[in-house]
Amino acid sequence: MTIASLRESEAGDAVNATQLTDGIHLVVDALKLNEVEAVYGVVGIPITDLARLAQASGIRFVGFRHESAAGHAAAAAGFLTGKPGICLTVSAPGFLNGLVALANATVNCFPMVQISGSSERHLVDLQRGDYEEMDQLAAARQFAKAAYRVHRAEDIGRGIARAIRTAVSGRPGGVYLDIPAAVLGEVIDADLGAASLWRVVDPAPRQVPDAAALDRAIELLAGAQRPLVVLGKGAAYARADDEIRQFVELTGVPYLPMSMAKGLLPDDHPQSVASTRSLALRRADVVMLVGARLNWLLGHGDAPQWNSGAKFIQVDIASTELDSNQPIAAPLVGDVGSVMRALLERTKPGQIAVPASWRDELSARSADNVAKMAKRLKAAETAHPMKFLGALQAIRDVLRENPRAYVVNEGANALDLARNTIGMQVPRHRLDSGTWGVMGIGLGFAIAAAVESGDPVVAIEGDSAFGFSGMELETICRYGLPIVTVVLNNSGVYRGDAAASAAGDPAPTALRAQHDLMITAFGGKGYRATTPDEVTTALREALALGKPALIDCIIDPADGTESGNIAHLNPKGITVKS
Ligand code: ADP
Ligand code: TPW
Repeated sequence: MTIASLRESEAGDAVNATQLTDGIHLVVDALKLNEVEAVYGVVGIPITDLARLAQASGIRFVGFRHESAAGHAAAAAGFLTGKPGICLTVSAPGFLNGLVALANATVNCFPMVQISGSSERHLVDLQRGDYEEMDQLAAARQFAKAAYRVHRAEDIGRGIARAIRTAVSGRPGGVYLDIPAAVLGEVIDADLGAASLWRVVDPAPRQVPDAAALDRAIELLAGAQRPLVVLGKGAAYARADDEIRQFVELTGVPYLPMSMAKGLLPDDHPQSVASTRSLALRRADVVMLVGARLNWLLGHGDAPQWNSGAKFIQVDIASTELDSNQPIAAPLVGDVGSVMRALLERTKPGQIAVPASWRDELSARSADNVAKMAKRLKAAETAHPMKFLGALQAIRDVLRENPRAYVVNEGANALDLARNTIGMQVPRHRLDSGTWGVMGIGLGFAIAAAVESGDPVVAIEGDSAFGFSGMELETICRYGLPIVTVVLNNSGVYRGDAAASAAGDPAPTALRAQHDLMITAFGGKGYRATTPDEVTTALREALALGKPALIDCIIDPADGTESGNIAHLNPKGITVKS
């Protein structure tokens, strides 16, 4: 029986179908067929039964307090597993809350699918005022890599397949899939339903540039006096760790890891120029970007931050990324794994060699910078009240004892200083505010890392940053996840020493909270640390327990720079700071 004839008979006599299914079952069956193991979301009309059924079918459903955090979790799951993370939201407001994360996933090139229930089309489209009325598809379109809507239960399998393929193929991103309540409730013949589902085959196929493109890049590198490789989070996402390491080590080219590419090669690798970043950018004459965009995080490739004569090689899956900021002399459009493998195959032994003068120039500057930093770290060790760097050194040392632990990081100073202080040894173990510099990813990312890996997670949070997803502490405790949230609490956005207004209101940047008390309300363990030693003891104990914990680190309110290291982006105007 075809679906059309089933409908006809439905319209006439009662259907003589012994086996029926519905939209809700079909969504779950399609997800399972595509090996989805976890769904992150918040329930309500019309998706509560969908969450229940997903859980009953063996999919792990993680129920959040806010869709934004659930969405961030799905995005992080996508980055960590290479399969789209799934976020489930209710209509209109729930959908919009999740949309921030979908947009952030798209901007960061993380694969994610937001599946949202939606209200009755015939009411929404005539704007008759339905419960949670909104044209979600139209709203999602501009913030997502793609947006689709399913109108018939028989198309659910197609919709999910299309969403999964779109999320992971080419440049990964966030895909929106709208499933109206009526479709979730639609009943169809079970055999027809089963036949309408399929498993996506090879959703992110390998892509290799041709020999001429490879040779062009190799020759450029071979002729360089001061070559540099920049590794971005696209390189980490590509899971080509061995190929990248081999290429970097075989050629001896110095490399700079962007923040989420840290650990792709261990941060103490002798070819890392993380400690001499500005010199490396300013002087490099041939730069090979691997899964990294020349966006604001790299000063758009502009002089004087960069050498104005620098030539760029760019390895990227998205051809339209190339030439977006600087001329790309040697484009290598393809997936990082295939490109690096092909480069390794075609580079002749000794063809790319790094002049000793360049290595020496970098290591001399690096020694200077490391010495300067060592001085700052030493001073912070004993400073009281505790400084960011005092707490961060303690965290760094405990993390060295736990190299498998994931690190999540957001804030301004909390982000900049932790990124520079805490080395990563393992790929894809650092998750942070990313391309947008967004606050609110913290606990969602941490939950995804714990759920997807089962390994411990340390979320290093500015006190303002923490507040954006702080209620997810309850989620962490409810699911008993091995996450230690470390709040670097300097009582403010950026810093906590601004005076109150003349009328007695707190300054716009002021905050006040004792965060360790929060987690105890949910059954987790709270610690308060006022010295680096107390941070060490608390973090060691919390990681050993493997249970939800929060350490409120009391930091000097006068420590911290407004806007961290991107203060230059603040508009100047004529206002004078009080
Ligand atoms: P970062 O912020 O670390 O510099 P970006 O997010 O700016 O990194 O850049 C990531 C780049 O990686 C994007 O341009 C994206 O198209 C690209 N990318 C993502 N996955 C792959 C892949 N598998 N192969 C090649 N390029 C990829
Ligand atoms: C969604 C603006 C950037 S950084 C930051 C805010 C509010 C918090 C900085 O204070 P914090 O860290 O976390 O206490 P620290 O170490 O400097 O004291 N809303 C969103 N995203 C961004 N980026 C902001 C606001 C912002």
